[in-house]
Amino acid sequence: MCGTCGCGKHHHEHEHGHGHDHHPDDRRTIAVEQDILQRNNLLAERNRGYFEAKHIFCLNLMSAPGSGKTTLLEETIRRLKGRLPLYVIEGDQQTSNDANRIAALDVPVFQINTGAGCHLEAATVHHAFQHLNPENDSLLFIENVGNLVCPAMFDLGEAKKVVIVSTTEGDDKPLKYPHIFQQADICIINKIDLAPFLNTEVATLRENALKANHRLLLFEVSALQNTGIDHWCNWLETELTAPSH
Ligand SMILES: Nc1nc2c(ncn2[C@@H]2O[C@H](COP(=O)(O)OP(=O)(O)OP(=O)(O)O)[C@@H](O)[C@H]2O)c(=O)[nH]1
Ligand SMILES: [Mg+2]
Repeated sequence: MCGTCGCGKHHHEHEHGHGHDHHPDDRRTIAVEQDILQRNNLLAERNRGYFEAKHIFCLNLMSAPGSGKTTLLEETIRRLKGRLPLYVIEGDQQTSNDANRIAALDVPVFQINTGAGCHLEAATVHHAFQHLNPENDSLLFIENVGNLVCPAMFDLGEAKKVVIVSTTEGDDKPLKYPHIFQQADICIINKIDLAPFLNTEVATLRENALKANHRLLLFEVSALQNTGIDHWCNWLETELTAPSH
């Protein structure tokens, strides 16, 4: 899955950790991987400078496939549209389905299709926002490719990383995939309406998210049933009017 970001390589290294010799090409592969990340970090800083100069509040939404990123965006847009300029960059391996859902709400959107790629990178995001040309004092959402692992490795220049985890995934996900929770500033627990029908305790999910990263700002929502969305949107508006993001 992850030829582009190198996490397949990490798995390979782990296997070799059990008493096998390293292949001579390994070091070169690691060097290339570091170059890719370093280059991405430089481009991400350039994006960040652009956002800061234009006072654009940019959020990078990351989650496993189907956790409800687009549904959350749709509800957020319904609340905030007309109050401030909104823009969306959509990342998916294939299709413009999510961009079509956002466009149906009359919000400027740019779809990136990554093909085999499992995450967005700063360079493609740069291309996307140049196309969108967002106004000053606006809110820019980036919906990353559905994946609970690789997007965490790639800085896009966003002000905040948001990890969304839904009750249908089980309450142990922050413990099993801690890196993305450690990288995030905000954690949104979605699909709380389904918790009573599942073997998932929202309180345990919350506790586990905080075990992975005690600094997380947590929201509990049902994007489908509109529960908790006001709280989330109020926070967004407050952040946008803050002197610095
Ligand atoms: N019951 C319930 N279903 C939800 C909720 N949020 C989203 N869904 C459903 O979950 C499914 C996936 O939602 P999406 O918003 O497309 O998820 P996504 O994270 O954008 O998916 P990808 O972009 O493919 O990774 C859809 O059938 C939604 O209707 C929720 O709060 N409760
Ligand atoms: Mg989506």
